[in-house]
Amino acid sequence: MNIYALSSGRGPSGIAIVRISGKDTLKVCKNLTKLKEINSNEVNYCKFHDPKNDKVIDPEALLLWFPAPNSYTGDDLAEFQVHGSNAVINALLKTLSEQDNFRLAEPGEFTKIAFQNNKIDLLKAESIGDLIHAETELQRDQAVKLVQGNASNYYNDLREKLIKSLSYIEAKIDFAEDDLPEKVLIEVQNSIKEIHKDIQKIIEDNKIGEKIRDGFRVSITGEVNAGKSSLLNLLAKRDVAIVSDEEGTTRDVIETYLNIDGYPVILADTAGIRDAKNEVEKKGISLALGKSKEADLNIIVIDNSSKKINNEIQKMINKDTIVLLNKSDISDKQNHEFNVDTVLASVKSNKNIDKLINLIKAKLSKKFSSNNSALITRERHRVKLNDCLKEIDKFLKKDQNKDLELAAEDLRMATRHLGSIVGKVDVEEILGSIFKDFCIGK
Ligand SMILES: Nc1nc2c(ncn2[C@@H]2O[C@H](COP(=O)(O)OP(=O)(O)OP(=O)(O)O)[C@@H](O)[C@H]2O)c(=O)[nH]1
Ligand SMILES: [Mg+2]
Repeated sequence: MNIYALSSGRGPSGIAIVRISGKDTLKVCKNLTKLKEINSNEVNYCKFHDPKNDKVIDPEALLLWFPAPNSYTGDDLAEFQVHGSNAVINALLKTLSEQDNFRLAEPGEFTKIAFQNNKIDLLKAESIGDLIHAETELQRDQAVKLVQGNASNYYNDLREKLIKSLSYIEAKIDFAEDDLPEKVLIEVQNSIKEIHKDIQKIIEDNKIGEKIRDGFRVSITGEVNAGKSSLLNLLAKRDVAIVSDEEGTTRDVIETYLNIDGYPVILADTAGIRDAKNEVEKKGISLALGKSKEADLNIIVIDNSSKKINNEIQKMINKDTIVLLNKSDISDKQNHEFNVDTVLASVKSNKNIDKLINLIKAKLSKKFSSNNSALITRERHRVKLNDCLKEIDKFLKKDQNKDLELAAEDLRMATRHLGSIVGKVDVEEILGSIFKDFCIGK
């Protein structure tokens, strides 16, 4: 089966790119363009026709033809660059759908085929998705590093070390009577302990990679009527939440996704904290407290003219919070002091909100300071690394002089978990490593 899809965004646009992949690619290219010769890995100037009625679909187009295996998918692949109107795109896609053995690609299918053809590993496939969806500079930066193979190389190195240790143990099992020095087992143990340490270090990363990919959680909490929803709307540059001078307007958690100077942020507006009588409001307050607990950063909004600050709110203020003393347009004399970062501002007249944004950025970058080489970007990676660590722990607890076969099984499982991050699970490699290192040809 061959597949086709519009690879650029929906039109109208100057140019649209339609991709096809599969063994009938060249035949269909010739059918649609009437070109006798199509040069590979070059731009071919052409017309696209509907072979059914000979009507021209686009009189001035380009065709790129990449024969297998040197293509993105690893199969025969072509890219058509046509004028990006909906009419041209629709006519071309319809014509493709009428070709024998051609069907519309599923989402991500070109990349899936590339993975199946061993053109890319699983991490790269994931990171191509991340690069396509990157909205902020931090996300783009992280995805670029992963696409270039930073994490894959690291995991592959670790895995090779595991395989090497495993191959020593396999040899010890298979050739027990041969004189493999005793110290081999000690070396294996030390090497495995090092790997354990390395993985532990990767896991203790404050989840920075996942945060960059999914967004930092920032929660707006505080007094009723202090201007929390107004702040959300101002930062989001649109009316997301209802603003009113009635106390207790917001009850549900309202989330919006923002790009704060490169930082991907999920900003949540919540119900004001007070001693509520109404059941619905009580539920809203409980949701608000929950949100603030799971947030990476809390912005606590207080009306600067408030006489007394609610105890619950006082308790929430700590070094990980920013206090926004709002409504400075009414009086710009600061009425409350806190020994944490505080901004006296006016949401209504957009005063000092730039200071707040800078503080948000500074706090996030301090809390999640990273050398920008996070290795875990998804929960999937974390789960696999933890599974791998569990097996290594089991291995290290065993007396390898007695339980060598069981210990080998632990390492085999550890290798498998680590391999599944990059999408590699292969017993042949272990055998290959044995033969390479031990020359068992005697
Ligand atoms: N003067 C002044 N009024 C403001 C400012 N910010 C918000 N307000 C007003 O304060 C009132 C409450 O604003 P909201 O944004 O709904 O406050 P909230 O904290 O979300 O309120 P609840 O959802 O009820 O907890 C509205 O009438 C706003 O127009 C400000 O900086 N200055
Ligand atoms: Mg509100």
